[in-house]
Amino acid sequence: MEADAGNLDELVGRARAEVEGAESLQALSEARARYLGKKGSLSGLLRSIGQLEGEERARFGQAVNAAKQQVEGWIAARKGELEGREREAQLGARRLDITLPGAAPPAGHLHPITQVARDMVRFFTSMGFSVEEGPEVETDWHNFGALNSPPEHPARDEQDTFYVDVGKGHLLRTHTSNVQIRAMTGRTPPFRFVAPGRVYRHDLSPKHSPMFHQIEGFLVDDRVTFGDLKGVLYAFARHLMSADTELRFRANHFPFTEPSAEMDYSCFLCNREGCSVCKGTGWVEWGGCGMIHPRVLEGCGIDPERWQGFAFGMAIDRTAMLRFGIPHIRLLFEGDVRVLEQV
Ligand code: 2NL
Repeated sequence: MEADAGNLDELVGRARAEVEGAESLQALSEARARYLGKKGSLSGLLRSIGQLEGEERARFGQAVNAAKQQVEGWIAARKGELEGREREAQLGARRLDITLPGAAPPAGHLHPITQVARDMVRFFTSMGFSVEEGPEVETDWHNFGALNSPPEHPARDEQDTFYVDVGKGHLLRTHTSNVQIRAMTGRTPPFRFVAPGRVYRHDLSPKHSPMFHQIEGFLVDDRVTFGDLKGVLYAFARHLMSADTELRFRANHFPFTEPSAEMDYSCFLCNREGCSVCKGTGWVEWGGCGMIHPRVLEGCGIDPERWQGFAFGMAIDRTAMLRFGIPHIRLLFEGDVRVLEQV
């Protein structure tokens, strides 16, 4: 190429157009190589300087070097633009809207047994009962002895007790009456408690699980009658089921109450017409109740001539099954979220 000013101007003009028209950093770096690289056209022009003489040679050399600096300047400016554009594009792609609400963690809900147990407890606390708790691994005395069931009493077989640590007489409580015994011992009436909790019996069927939940209620005062007991149970049933629920009391025997009764409620699914839940009878078994046996009071250091009381007990699980339409008790304890999500 001829070392003259016309060629230089033309090259610089082309370089500027290509640099300013480069649409990517890659295209820009290619343009740089074309004009400023070792084999670039401005470098080539510089090499052709040998064609010139003396002062002209010096002047042309300076002109080419000045042109190279000018092109470097345009390249740097264009590089800044292209990098800025790329950063904008990246930021745009990862846009974060800080005004969006946060992602809520998945929320569970209370287990159906807990829901029903709390509903029951709320009813009794509104009636002035307090809530008591006690151990699930219990002594023979608190589960049986204090409840007027001596060692040879058949109730121990009937309830099919799980014994633990055989020899020391510990067992899994078969009812929450142990709580009442513990709460009553060493206290002076009047008092009223409810005791909800897990109990254990050797039993397995669609309606029976070896672990289930019971709530017992217990009231001691003077001049307490069976009429008071019925009034409390009616109010409870009508809170739990419906305002027109009827109860049926039938004489029964428990070692810890006298007199004793088992109670049924009118079937709320068929309105006493007869269905599969009440097996056509219109009545559903609910639990048991009675006036606390004088020997139970005595055993806890309470004078039965001065104080009387009533007690009752029922399972929580069955009410939960009926309330939520759960057909098999096992479904309550398997932790299958497909079941639990429906209640
Ligand atoms: C049932 C029957 C019942 C009691 C529980 C009780 C407790 C003490 C003294 C006297 Cl400390 N009685 N509790 C009384 C009658 C029946 O439960 O069918 N439960 C599932």
